[in-house]
Amino acid sequence: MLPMIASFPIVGTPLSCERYGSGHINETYLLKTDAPHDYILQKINHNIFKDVDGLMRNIAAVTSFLYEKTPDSRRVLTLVKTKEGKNYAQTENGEYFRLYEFVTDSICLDKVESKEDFYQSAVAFGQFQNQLAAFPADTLTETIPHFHDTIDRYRIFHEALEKDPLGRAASCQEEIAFALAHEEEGGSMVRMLREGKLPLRVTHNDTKLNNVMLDARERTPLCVIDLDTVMPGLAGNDFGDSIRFGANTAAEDEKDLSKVLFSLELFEAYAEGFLSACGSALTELEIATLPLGAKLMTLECGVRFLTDHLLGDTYFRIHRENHNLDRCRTQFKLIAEMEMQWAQMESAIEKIAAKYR
Ligand code: ADP
Ligand code: GN1
Ligand code: MG
Repeated sequence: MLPMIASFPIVGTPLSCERYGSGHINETYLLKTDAPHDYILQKINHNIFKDVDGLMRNIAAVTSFLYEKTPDSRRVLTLVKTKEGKNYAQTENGEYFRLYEFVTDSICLDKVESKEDFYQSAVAFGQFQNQLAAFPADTLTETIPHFHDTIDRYRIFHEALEKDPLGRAASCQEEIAFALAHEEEGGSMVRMLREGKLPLRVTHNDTKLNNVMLDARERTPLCVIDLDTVMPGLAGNDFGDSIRFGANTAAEDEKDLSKVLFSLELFEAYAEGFLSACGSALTELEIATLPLGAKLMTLECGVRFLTDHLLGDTYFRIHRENHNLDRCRTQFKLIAEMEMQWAQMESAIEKIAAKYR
């Protein structure tokens, strides 16, 4: 068993500690004990999160802020401090670990199983944003600078393309052309932010379905997890990233692109949940740009996967050859799908938002 477990005040005796979940960034372990009390142990990816101390300060501050409003460790992600009272443990070889209470009787979905589940995840992320509206944003460390700065993501993509260190560009010309054809539009929401047309809010920034826990029986929201990227951001990006992942009828890394379709039905279900929870707090332009948020989060993610493929898969964990290229392809296919249903997406948002103004 991993020796750093001894740094934490575990209730009961640890029985096993196995790799868990399907995140692309951190290394997650389920720590089981003989008490009715399990834990999630995570090795923090400090190649990606350079300022672990700042990152963990964010998480401690956000979770205690939420806990004050909802003092229930199933309903707020609960960090377990080390025996010395620190937010994380550091090993001799420079690795960083943190511990959370395992959210009991919960489910975490890698794929939408029903429209209702997706609706509930939208309520969870919408409420999360609403609850953090009063959080002092200026106290948050920017854990990954320019995280959803699509213009900057394109700058890095161009650099990768120029270097092409593994000679992979030749075999993904179609994807490169797609990315370039969408570059101008890709920067449009960042420009609206810079021009003061869209407001900055405290957002989650990684609103995948598997970053929310639902009650196993009721299938209603318990808590939002994976708080590494809670930072000032755009509401439309939080909405959009959920759509990117959840309104895709196939997995993010599906190889058979004929299975990758955009579900307008799931889009509407998510919009209903999200706007019911935070719609009244959003501006007209934020609401009007929700479909664009969905498209641009999908584009940005596709460009990030493509960049990582070109650079040799150093960011997103891969499990097979060309995994990041496969992921990029699903994202670009999804965009083409959205483009075909654009008018319906816009009118659905208009109709749903009218109910929650
Ligand atoms: P990553 O950044 O790598 O995605 P996450 O924090 O999302 O890491 O954790 C990976 C997975 O571990 C989640 O998708 C979820 O299945 C599980 N998980 C994380 N935290 C908890 C928790 N407190 N209780 C139960 N399961 C959890
Ligand atoms: C990563 O950590 P995880 O697997 O929830 C990534 C997101 C991407 C997502 C694509 C910190 O999320 O930005 O959208 O993969 N997180 C980080 O699946 O880069
Ligand atoms: Mg995650």
